[in-house]
Amino acid sequence: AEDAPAPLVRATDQGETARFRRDLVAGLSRSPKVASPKWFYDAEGSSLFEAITRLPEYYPTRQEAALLRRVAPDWAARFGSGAALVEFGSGASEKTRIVLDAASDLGAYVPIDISADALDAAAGRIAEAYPALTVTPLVGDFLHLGALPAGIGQGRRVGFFPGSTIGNLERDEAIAFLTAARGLLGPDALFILGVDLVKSPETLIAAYDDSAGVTAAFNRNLLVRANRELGAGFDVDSFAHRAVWNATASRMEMHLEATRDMTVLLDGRRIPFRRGETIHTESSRKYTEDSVRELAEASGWTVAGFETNPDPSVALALLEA
Ligand code: AVJ
Repeated sequence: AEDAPAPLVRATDQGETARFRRDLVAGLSRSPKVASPKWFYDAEGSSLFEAITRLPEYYPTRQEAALLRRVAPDWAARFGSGAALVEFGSGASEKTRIVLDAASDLGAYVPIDISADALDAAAGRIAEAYPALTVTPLVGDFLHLGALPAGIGQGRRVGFFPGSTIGNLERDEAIAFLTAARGLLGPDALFILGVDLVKSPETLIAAYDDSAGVTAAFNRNLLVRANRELGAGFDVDSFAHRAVWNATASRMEMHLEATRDMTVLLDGRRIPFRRGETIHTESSRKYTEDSVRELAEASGWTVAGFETNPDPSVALALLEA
């Protein structure tokens, strides 16, 4: 059909697999060992993350959805008609519906995600539920944005970056991303940013080390994926899930800890592990109002709104270009 979405490049294509291999080899050659959280999100990882968002201990998704329901009517009134909502790391596009329901005269929705499978399914569901909306999914790493396709929407561009995904980024990466997004969205842009706030370590640690072990499976899935996609030789059961609050850096960290000395084959190399040594697989930064303002302003945005909810609290900021 005329308006069918452009075919997607699969996340499991050659280029993506080669990038995963290069990035993992580089990260595991460092000391301490690291891996990028973006590789969590193959089809299995995306579905494990969806399961995490429904866990009793994992408050961020639930709390942010409630907060978004409260602020969306006011904030959507500022979009104007024919605006384009551009979502970075859209995943299942669940929270998007709260914004779409509040912004009745929105013209276009552009979900961007690294997981082609999740993107494909989500874009289809949104297009079906909102027939008046032009839905243009873009597969790829939102940290390496080119330009938006020409002629998206007629009005303002509104960036949407919920879920505290920004918390995965180092400070310089976060500033580079927010600055690039401001350029991409143009002079009149708005940007809705969701962050998780600093709170008691008990609440934070429970959210990243749930009693059902879903987060542990999500973390270990990185190794499962490496075995399947890269032919790596990880003995997955010899890596323990660790969730650690790093107060100095104001971040939750996830690690995979080797429970014995071992050597792992990866891309023809032998990677040694000592018992107790970890792969640092993710950082999730926790913010304060001051640290959000500071980050936004360092990226050239103005903070036009900042809303929080009761404990366990998260925050939404409305930024203006
Ligand atoms: C999707 C990056 C926001 O950091 O809370 C959930 C990912 N990691 N449980 C987060 C995640 C462990 C999540 N983000």
